Amino acid sequence: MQLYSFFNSSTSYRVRIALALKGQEVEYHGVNLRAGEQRLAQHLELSRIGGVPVFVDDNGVALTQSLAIIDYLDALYPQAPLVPTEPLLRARVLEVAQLIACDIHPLNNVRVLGYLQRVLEVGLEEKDRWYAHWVAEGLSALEVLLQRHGSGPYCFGEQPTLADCCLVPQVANAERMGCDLRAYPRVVAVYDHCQAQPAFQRAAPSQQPDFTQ
Ligand SMILES: N[C@@H](CCC(=O)N[C@@H](CS)C(=O)NCC(=O)O)C(=O)O
Repeated sequence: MQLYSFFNSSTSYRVRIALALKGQEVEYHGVNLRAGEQRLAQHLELSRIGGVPVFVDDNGVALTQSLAIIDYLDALYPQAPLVPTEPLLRARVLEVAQLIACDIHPLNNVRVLGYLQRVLEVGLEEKDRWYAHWVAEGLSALEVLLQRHGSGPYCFGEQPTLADCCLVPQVANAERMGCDLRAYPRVVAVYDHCQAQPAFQRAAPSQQPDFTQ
């Protein structure tokens, strides 16, 4: 199995966590988003929209979209499921995952921030305000969801799920960008718990072969 990833990419980080939780090794290909390698012709053959992660299975089948990749891994390696089968818990896990993957991440993606700066000529300070604004809105909503429906130490109980695979990279990004996280105690508690677990540690940006400061 192969993974096209960038150490700092939160969507790649989601898949790396899932792989580590499933105990699966992959051949790692770094795609340098800072250098624009996601837009090179050879990468566009794998991901038409020009992004990471791209997962390639043992039969050479390539898949994009982190949530689809994790769902595939969950089907291939069903022990310790990341997407529960009980209907309401399943919906809650997907609710958190999609809040992060659909409502928070796309607004702050590399190509969106690049468009703001290059095409709309938004300054660095305003771009950072944009980033912080959407992170704050999203994490506030996540905090409410977890306060109302979650239970520790993970998002939903004693076992990690897809929700944790999405939460950790999003919070790591917010932390790296200097966002104030004090208003989200439950989110931070889950984050801290996950960060202490070996599988989450193996998936961290600093542990990847393409890691640079
Ligand atoms: N919805 C996709 C998003 C993938 C994505 O856009 N990843 C970012 C990195 S976190 C990326 O490759 N961005 C490159 C760009 O915007 O140019 C997923 O969940 O896999």
